[in-house]
Amino acid sequence: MLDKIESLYASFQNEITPLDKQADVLNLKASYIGKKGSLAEVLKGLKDATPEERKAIGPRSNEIKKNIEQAIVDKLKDLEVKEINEKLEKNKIDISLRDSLMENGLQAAGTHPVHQIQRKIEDIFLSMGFEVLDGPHVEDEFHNFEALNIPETHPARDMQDTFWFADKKHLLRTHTSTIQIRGMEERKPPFAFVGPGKVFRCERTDTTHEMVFHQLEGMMVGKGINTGHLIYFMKTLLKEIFKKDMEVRLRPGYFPFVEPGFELDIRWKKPDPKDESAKHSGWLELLPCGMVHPNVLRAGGVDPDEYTGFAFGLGLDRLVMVNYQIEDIRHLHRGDLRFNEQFSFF
Ligand code: FA5
Repeated sequence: MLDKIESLYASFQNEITPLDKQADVLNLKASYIGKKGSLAEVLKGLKDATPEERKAIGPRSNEIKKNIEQAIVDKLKDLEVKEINEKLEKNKIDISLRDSLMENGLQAAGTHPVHQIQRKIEDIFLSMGFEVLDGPHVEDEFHNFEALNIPETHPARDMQDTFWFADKKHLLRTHTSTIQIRGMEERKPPFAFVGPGKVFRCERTDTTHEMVFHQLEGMMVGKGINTGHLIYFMKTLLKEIFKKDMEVRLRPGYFPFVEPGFELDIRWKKPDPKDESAKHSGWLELLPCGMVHPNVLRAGGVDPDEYTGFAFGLGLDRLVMVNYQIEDIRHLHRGDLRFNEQFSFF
């Protein structure tokens, strides 16, 4: 009987070695040490064995059972590691690929200057305790207009030409101010956040106007927030971006969702594409802002008798134009590699 057990163990060892599927290993385990496995079958004869034989068979069969269990665990682990390695091999990222692409005159992918500046501004505001929020591109009329104090009959709806969906209730958001409402709905004051993203306007393009462009909304709400706070944050923002004091002017601006409202313009030197040395000095409308209108606070679930706030909406594409002295906004999203390759991506 002892011989039978030993030969059973030997054949188990032969059988397990070539297996390469976890399911086969588990079947093998059942066929040897399962309830109806061959070891149990052999041990049925134990009742007919002499006491001496039992003394030898008992401990050895236990030992063999333990060895088989351990061999199964080890095998399953090996197969798992092998599977992981195969997956890694298959999905391997070749980090030397970028260099070889460059050597062959091909351009590796990178971050667009608009997104570079977006991330830079997010970092500036994160360091000042603001959150960064997101919002949907497809919006409803409430979040894009009504909640922002622009009812259906309000002439301000014409200020932003809108891409409407056929149901006339949904639209492609015309500004990131929608994030003000969504942000307020989800939190209790005091709070401060920025919300960057794409916006869409059905308007004729020119050197400073695109149909799809990027804005970054900002909002701070709390007790006693006033215009002084607004100006402080706007100045800090521009100083951090340009790393120097920029010449700016603040003039009254009308937006139904702020009162008072301002337009912050920045002085820039617009290059002349026909004459590289010529730079036309002028003002670029960059950063509309103001104190949040009480109706807007109310629409977002904030009590205007208790809290006040400021908001701003920065044009990111225009900021890139000022930063890199780009004379036509349409270069930015045309996908012309000769243009894109001029920016340091890494
Ligand atoms: C707005 O969209 C307001 N929601 C901004 C705001 C937020 C005001 C909070 C007050 C408080 P406006 O339409 O002016 O405002 O656009 C904001 C900025 O986006 C502009 O200053 C400009 O930098 C940029 N911008 C506007 N239209 C275009 C366009 N067609 N192409 C490129 N940039 C544009």
